[in-house]
Amino acid sequence: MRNLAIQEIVFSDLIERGDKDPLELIRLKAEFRENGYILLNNLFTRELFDAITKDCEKVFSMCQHRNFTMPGYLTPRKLSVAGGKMISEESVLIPYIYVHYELIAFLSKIVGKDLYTINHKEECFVANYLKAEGETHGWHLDDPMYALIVVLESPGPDNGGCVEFIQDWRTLCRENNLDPHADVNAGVELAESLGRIRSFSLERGECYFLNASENLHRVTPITKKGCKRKVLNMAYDHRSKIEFGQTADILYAQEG
Ligand SMILES: O=C(O)CCC(=O)C(=O)O
Ligand SMILES: [Fe+2]
Repeated sequence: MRNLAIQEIVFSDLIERGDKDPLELIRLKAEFRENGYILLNNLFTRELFDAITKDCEKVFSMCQHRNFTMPGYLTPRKLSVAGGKMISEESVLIPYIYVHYELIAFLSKIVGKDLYTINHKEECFVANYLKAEGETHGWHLDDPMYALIVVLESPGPDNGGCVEFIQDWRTLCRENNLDPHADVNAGVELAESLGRIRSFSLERGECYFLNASENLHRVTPITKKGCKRKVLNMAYDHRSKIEFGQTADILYAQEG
């Protein structure tokens, strides 16, 4: 991308909403507090969204395939991925958007706390690509507290690739003597029996903002041949120091 285009992004309005509609902001804030996530249908301008899609073509073409069970969580990772290191090398736009003042200010207002970018070279922003039947991003928590997920390609509403999540996972585990990292499969079964698993699917162009550290989440397997799901995940936190586990490096560090 040319420098001029970058300057346009840095100095222009990045997002469609935010301070422009204070009532909308109040609604989003309340919804986030109550549900642990919000859908953001038109977060970026159409022009910027198209530019992101174009800019990320190379990143998605270079994603590395994974097919393993994540240690600890014991849940599947069957998808292709790119971590922050590779995205920083191959995308011009994403690092700029990630640190853009307007985006961080908007998300901080939703959370009600000042947010920071994440000082982890793989987990700051990642790309996740499900491209075949059965591919899935299994149940987990993120180390950073907040995740902004941008959907660049969607499998459509009835073809798998939905987000499922269990709100207040850590509390549910505490109340049932489960370890939030080691007893995931038992906890998911319990949550299912209690009707506590919620799910939503997203179309291309939509985003969601999730408290990804307190709400267990996954992306369900793609169920139809030819359907694909591409997302970017940008991570933020109100804590200036975070304890990182090994899972992001296990999933995202590049091989070879
Ligand atoms: O693909 C999604 O919607 C969620 C991604 C996710 O959970 C992650 O990258 O940690
Ligand atoms: Fe996640």
